[in-house]
Amino acid sequence: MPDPVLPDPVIADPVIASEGWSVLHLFFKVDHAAAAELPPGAGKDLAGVLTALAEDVQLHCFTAVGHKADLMVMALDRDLTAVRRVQTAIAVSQAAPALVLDWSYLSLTETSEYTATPEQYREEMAAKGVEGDDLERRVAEFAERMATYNEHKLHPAMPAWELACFYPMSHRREGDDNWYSLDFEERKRLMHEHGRSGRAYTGRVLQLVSGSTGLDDWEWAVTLFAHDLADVKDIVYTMRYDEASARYAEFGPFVIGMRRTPDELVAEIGLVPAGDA
Ligand code: 76R
Repeated sequence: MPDPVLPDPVIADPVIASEGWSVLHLFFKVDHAAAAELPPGAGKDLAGVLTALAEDVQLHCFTAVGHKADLMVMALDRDLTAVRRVQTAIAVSQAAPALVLDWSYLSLTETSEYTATPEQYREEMAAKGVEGDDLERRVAEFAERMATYNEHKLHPAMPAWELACFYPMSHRREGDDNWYSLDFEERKRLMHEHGRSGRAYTGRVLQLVSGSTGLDDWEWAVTLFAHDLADVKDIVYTMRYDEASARYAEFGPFVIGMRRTPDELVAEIGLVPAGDA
């Protein structure tokens, strides 16, 4: 049986980065004149394609709000060809004549260069007078905690929270406000301050910050998941006061999405004509 999602029986070699998963955000607009001409069942076909894709890659589908997009799809996979398949499968679905791929963003998950290593932690604890078995136990616990943290950073299983906020950002390189000419210790201090203010949102905002230097037009993709739209506004506002953001960050466009099942999604964005439900 040919795979219904793949238009082409030729399977290309996987493209797997030595570290990190590929993250592709796709932003589609609906051409409503073309949508009116779609054959019956075209919206349903797209919903079926999205459902089938979700078996293959980690897929998050949102109805986007406002003129920037109607449909926001985020796909994560260790294989770049798998996230590319998402793009093709939507482009050849029966609803494709009414969908315009208007923007996209490619990034790669990463760990932070600013988190302490177990050796650094050992030195820090030793300097505080911790020694012997107590020191060994604390270092072992720290190493385990960091391994889990980094595993989640590199291979995130993002939960199905209701709201998404996507925006790209870069560090500023302007006159005295050049992040890349700061020394490592200063950048680390700024990132720790940033982390402290972010952790106030634990349980309310989940962040995926994936690196895109050399991959797309900005340096990071920021994807926030939340339950409450007010928390999105609050965290972004609050972080503007962190020195790392106030002095050293530039932001691209923001897109807000509401998580939907494929069936809800195609109806909400106008791809299922009345009587075709
Ligand atoms: O000390 C620490 O624990 C810091 C952990 C941490 C790092 C290294 C962290 C925590 N972030 C890190 C790195 Mn973040 N983050 C953003 C944005 O809108 C804005 O002002 C900026 C967009 C948000 C909302 C956010 C949220 N973070 C980064 C980097 C890479 C910098 C580099 O490598 O140079 C960027 C671009 C960035 C941007 N961050 C957190 C959060 C939240 C909520 C946390 C705490 C929760 C957690 O650790 O998961």
